[in-house]
Amino acid sequence: MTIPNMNVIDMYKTMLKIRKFETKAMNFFAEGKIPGFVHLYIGEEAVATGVCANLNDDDYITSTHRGHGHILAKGGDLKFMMAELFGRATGYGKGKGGSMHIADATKGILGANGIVGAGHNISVGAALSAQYRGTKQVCVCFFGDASTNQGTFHESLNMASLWKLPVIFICENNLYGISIHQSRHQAIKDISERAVSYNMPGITVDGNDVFAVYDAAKEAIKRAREGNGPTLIECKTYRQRGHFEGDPGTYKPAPEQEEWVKKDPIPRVEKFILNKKILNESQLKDIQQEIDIQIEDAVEFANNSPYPSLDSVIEDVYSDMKEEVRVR
Ligand SMILES: Cc1ncc(C[n+]2csc(CCOP(=O)(O)OP(=O)(O)O)c2C)c(N)n1
Ligand SMILES: [Mg+2]
Repeated sequence: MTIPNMNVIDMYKTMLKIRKFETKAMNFFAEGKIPGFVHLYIGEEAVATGVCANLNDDDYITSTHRGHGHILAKGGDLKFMMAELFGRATGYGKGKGGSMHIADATKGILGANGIVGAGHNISVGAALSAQYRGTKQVCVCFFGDASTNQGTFHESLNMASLWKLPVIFICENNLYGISIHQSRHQAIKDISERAVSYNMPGITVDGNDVFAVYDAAKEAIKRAREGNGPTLIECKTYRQRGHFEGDPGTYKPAPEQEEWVKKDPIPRVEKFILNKKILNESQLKDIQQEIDIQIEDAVEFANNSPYPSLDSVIEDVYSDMKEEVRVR
């Protein structure tokens, strides 16, 4: 499939935005400026980017504890994200949710989630709602390899297939569930094989090749939008950092880490852009600078924002909905 040059450039920008946002977050976390847990997506940017490049604004996604990439690729705002990581009142969750609870209903982002496997069911619910309302929206469900051992994964694929729901299951197989290598937590190599049990297409792609992800997602999204049901896409990728910041990742063998750093998705796209003469070196540098400025603006916004007030400590903890709204 040929991808228009404009889309290639946009995807490059998105991947770079994710990488630079997270590199900042990594450094601020090390300096003690970010409270709570931070799980980085560094090395996996091609997955969210290639998939979300095919989505409309009103399509849905569900995310995970490793959600920054999904949210930025779906159009999440850098400033509100940075402010949330800094625990400020201007953040997506008014500074009370942190990295694992970022959502933006205006962009169809149904939320990052600290519960492994929780997004599967939510995505099926969103897809059922779209089917019922006849809107032609789809829902993309992002999840990790280890979450496919959860009951929710199997329940969700079963129901989605039976009811031909417009959901696309994107497995980010980064080889580890915390410190446990995939070969020690499941007896199969290709997670896409699990699609067979649910009579849906299952494909494995190179998750560090943004174009391969883009092509596979495009076809699956079209299939879902046309009412032909779900697809499971397994993207083989690798997290270059530890499970969370603070985890030294000593369980990852050095040669494995080195091999995957060589397959880093971002230099691969830069090489493609230069080889195909889509842009030259200086134009690539301009893009890098443009994104650096966006990130600096987000940091400034976060730094200049207040912490939530003590008075607001129990606001938004429970629903404030009135009884009559709730029962409707
Ligand atoms: C229901 C549940 N069980 C266990 C955990 C603890 N936990 C957090 S992340 C994680 C591993 C997830 O691995 P994977 O699904 O492969 O995602 P990755 O972190 O590799 O992106 C576990 C077990 C949790 N958060 N929720
Ligand atoms: Mg994993």
